[in-house]
Amino acid sequence: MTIKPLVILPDSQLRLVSAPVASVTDEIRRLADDMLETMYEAPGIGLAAIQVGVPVRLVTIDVSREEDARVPQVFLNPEIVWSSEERSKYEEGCLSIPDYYEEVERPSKVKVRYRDLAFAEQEVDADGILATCLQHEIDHLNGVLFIDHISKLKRDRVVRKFAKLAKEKERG
Ligand code: GNR
Ligand code: NI
Repeated sequence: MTIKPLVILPDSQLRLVSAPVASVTDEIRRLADDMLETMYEAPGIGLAAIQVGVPVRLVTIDVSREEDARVPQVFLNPEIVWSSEERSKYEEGCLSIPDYYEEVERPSKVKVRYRDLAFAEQEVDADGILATCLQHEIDHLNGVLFIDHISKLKRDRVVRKFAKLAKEKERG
């Protein structure tokens, strides 16, 4: 397993629409392993493949609490097939927008259809942090970031800050 470098705002790769996974190959299994290792190392509770520079519809999630009882989950081609009218607010962060947190309102519950690593179709009814995380990750597959759900004023401010940081890093 390999820890992969994270794609950081304002990298335009984050705006790509990722392609469906057509079948489970060794390459897909390796990518899922590398993403889990990268996610645990960060640490984060979720990761979309585009965050390691691969534009395919693969998401890893672990919303378990303790480090010694990991519950790694892999979602291929996840789609929201139902979402609740009820909304919840969560303070969200993103490994591609380090150290920035803001409240986002989303449906409290979702039903997600996806394929597992056997390429078998599955459905999960999610609420709480899993519902939020699945929606955050599925957004990534469509080139959408959590800052797209906050005010334009706040979004413009954080995008400018990260653009400036990238420029400074480039100059050294
Ligand atoms: O680690 C993460 N934490 C988090 C907290 C609240 C809502 C969503 C997330 S996902 C984030 C990791 C990440 O950037 N996934 O794309
Ligand atoms: Ni994210």
